[in-house]
Amino acid sequence: MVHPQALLVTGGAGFIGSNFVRYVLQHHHDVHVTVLDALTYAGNRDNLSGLPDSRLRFVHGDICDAALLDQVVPGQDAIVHFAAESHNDAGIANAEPFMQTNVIGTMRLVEAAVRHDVRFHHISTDEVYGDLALADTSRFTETSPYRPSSPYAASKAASDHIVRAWHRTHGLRATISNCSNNYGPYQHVEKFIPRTITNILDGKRPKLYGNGLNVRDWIHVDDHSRAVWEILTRGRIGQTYLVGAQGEHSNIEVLRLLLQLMGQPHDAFDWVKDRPGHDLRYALDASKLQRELQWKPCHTDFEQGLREIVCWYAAHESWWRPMKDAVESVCASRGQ
Ligand code: NAD
Ligand code: TDX
Repeated sequence: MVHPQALLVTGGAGFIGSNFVRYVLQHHHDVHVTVLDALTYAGNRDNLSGLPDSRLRFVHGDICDAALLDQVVPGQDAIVHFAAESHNDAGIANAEPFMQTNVIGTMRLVEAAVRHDVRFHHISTDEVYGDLALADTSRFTETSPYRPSSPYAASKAASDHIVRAWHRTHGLRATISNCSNNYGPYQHVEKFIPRTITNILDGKRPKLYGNGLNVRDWIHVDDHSRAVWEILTRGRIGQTYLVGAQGEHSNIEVLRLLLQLMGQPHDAFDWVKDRPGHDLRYALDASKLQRELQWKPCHTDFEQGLREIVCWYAAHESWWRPMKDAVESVCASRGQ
């Protein structure tokens, strides 16, 4: 598409959405961004602090609200849809908000995008493909079958199907990206890397689920943001692109690396109850994105990336402190 000048970013006050908004405003000086965010427990206005008011408008509202969408969507060149319930453990405890936001909310948005003929990019996850065996060396591709294992993954799989159906049936000008596990600044402390770092900063022992051998494929959030921009502006309509940086590490490796970087003994952690249905291994093949759009990850040194994130959380205690106790008490009530 021609370079969009007016961009609607849903979920732009969350972790990846706010990093994407910062990326766009810093790198593309002619773009105006409207963030639509319901400010759930995971959304935070402060995630957007310091960005230029002249090119950023914040709308507090729900993507399920069709009347609100009819006010916000007209005049936009594109919608980038990040808004979601994103935490697997929360979806296991109560799937209701996941179905509401991730499924119904996505349907409301694509309907609005069709009504007002606006280009749509959908942000999704590798979890829609289920998991791979630990001994398996293959990786997911764009043609891997959908086999979601968790309530969260099932809701994201449904949202992907909705986007494809509205593309085919209603002519929605859509692309989809499925990305692997992100790390970076402003990630909620319920997630593995920030939870571990803030526990260690607090003098508490971090927690490892199950046997710790589960593998995640880590990517820095800035590499994800750049991939989304390339797909939005140069991707082929109707296509799906996988976004991953060949960053496979087992959870115990990540935990031990963080303990070492933070000057702790290698065994200064607790083994806790496993997650029900815990996916074993995620691994993505991003060669389509690399081949078609010449995208390559910049943050290829994971240890250096983690070192920077440790420094970020150490320097931003006032950002994470207000959410820390609530997260730890929910985890404790699950035995995690
Ligand atoms: P997050 O939980 O940090 O942020 C989600 C944001 O969406 C919050 O600001 C929240 O207030 C907002 N939101 C939730 N429900 C809403 C609603 N009904 N209406 C409007 N806003 C609402 O999530 P994240 O980790 O930044 O993930 C963003 C997107 O990226 C999600 O779609 C997720 O599935 C996808 N994704 C995440 C990862 C990851 O590693 N975190 C990896 C791949 C894909
Ligand atoms: O304290 C912990 N200890 C632990 O061992 C936590 C919080 C997690 N874990 C494990 C569970 C997972 O194997 O670490 C791994 C990562 O856990 P999460 O950070 O909860 O992420 P995950 O479930 O892999 O999902 C993430 O990546 C894909 C995002 O939350 C999703 O939104 C995204 O789609």
